[in-house]
Amino acid sequence: MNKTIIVSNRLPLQVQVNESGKVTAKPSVGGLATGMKSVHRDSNGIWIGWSGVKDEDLTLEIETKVNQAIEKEQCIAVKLNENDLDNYYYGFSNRTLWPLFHYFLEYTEFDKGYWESYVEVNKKFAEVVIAQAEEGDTIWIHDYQLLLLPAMVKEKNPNVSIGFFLHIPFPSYEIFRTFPARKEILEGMLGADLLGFHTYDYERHFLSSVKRILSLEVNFNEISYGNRIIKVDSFPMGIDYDKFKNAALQHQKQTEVEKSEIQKRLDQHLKEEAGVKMILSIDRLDYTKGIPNRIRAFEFFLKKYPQFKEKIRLIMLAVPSRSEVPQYQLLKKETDELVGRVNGEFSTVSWTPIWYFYRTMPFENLIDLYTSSDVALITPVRDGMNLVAKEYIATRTKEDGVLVLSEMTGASKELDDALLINPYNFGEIANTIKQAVEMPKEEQKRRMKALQKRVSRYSVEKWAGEFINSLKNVKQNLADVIDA
Ligand code: ADQ
Repeated sequence: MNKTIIVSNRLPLQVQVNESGKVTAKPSVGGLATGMKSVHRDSNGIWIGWSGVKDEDLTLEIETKVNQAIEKEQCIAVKLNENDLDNYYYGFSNRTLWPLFHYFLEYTEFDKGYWESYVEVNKKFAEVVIAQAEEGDTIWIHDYQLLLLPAMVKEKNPNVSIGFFLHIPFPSYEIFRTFPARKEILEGMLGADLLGFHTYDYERHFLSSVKRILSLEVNFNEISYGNRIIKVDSFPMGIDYDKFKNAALQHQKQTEVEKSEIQKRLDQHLKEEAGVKMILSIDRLDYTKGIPNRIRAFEFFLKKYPQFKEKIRLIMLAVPSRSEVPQYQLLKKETDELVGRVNGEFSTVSWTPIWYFYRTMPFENLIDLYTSSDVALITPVRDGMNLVAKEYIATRTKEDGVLVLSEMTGASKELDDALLINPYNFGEIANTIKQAVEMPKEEQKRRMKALQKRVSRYSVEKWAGEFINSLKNVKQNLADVIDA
């Protein structure tokens, strides 16, 4: 029976080795893992990726235990050592591709060592994939860490169909052309039979680069490449809508003892500060997420509309991320300082304008925050999709709440009933915050209903299903051409 092989940098597992050498592998609960569940489990599929335990921490005994634990979850590990992680992961992936693809040219480091490691690690992945792939199998490769993998697999195994999905933006040609390895990257991606992006814009940018850099013929959304036709399409990723909706419904039924500390604090706020509006932002602490812009715009709002002092609060949750990379350390410092500045300037004895949490929060606490906030303020300067916006929508079971969303997110292309803002325009953000907190209930409901209709229909399962179906069609067309 043909199988589906999913490939991503990390396996969808939390692998832990405790001090006595006991190994556990728990499935992770992230969006990608959920979306791929039906593809992974139902089709007798396997998932290939790094386990999260580097070679230096693996004795022969531990490695055997790790492999046994992950095989139970239908997963296979690619081995990575510290040098790979420093150069391929923290280096080329996070200091070259991530900033370049998010239009941060000034942060982009072109380093020969990073590049060589990226090629080597993609080869390591290719070896494992090639060993597993059989004729007729379908392979679905994910994201920017593995851009060279499609061609490496296709070369050895022309009869498997390969899909590739990019979770981050594909930048415009004028940005992408600056990249020394631009040709190699495009050729690597073109090993796939189907290439998927979150939005039509990213798809267009990719096709434009293919045309201009490789001088290939592009016909609508198909590329002629040697004797192959490659299809390019957009597949906007969704969320596990029911999981968020049901958690929010459950949340309403909580008894006092079941409530989290955060929820108790939020309830207390409701009692003591009735009428104070809650504005929420949640993201990884990443320079693409527009965190300093958001704080500055909020500061500008408090200055421009002083009548909102003591009547509004920004709850900002930032998850620690890539703290080994210097730009992330700088961003942390800048965020700490900006929060300190705003709180220092505007706080009163009974009111703090920004509550700032720098940590990962359990799912239940995310639900506490989503359901207790009047407004979600999402201001990335670039974001492939942004799932937080969709999660906020799914938890608003009373059809209230307002989403303020940056037009630089992939999600904004689908969510035009949100209040869309330019994250660089502080005046516009300030006015939109005012519009959001003053929005009449009927308008909130009308907008939220429309947003919920969209997000509930295009769930993450649907996204995965549509990608796989499209890949099957490409495969069928390919077979027909060969037979004819
Ligand atoms: P990310 O940049 O990580 O993803 P996003 O899509 O917003 O961004 O997903 C973040 C996820 O982390 C959400 O599911 C959210 O609930 C969770 N999260 C955020 N803060 C948290 C906290 N403090 N504690 C626990 N969980 C938290 C990349 C791209 C995006 C694209 C996705 C999927 O950068 O543009 O939408 O992949 O393709």
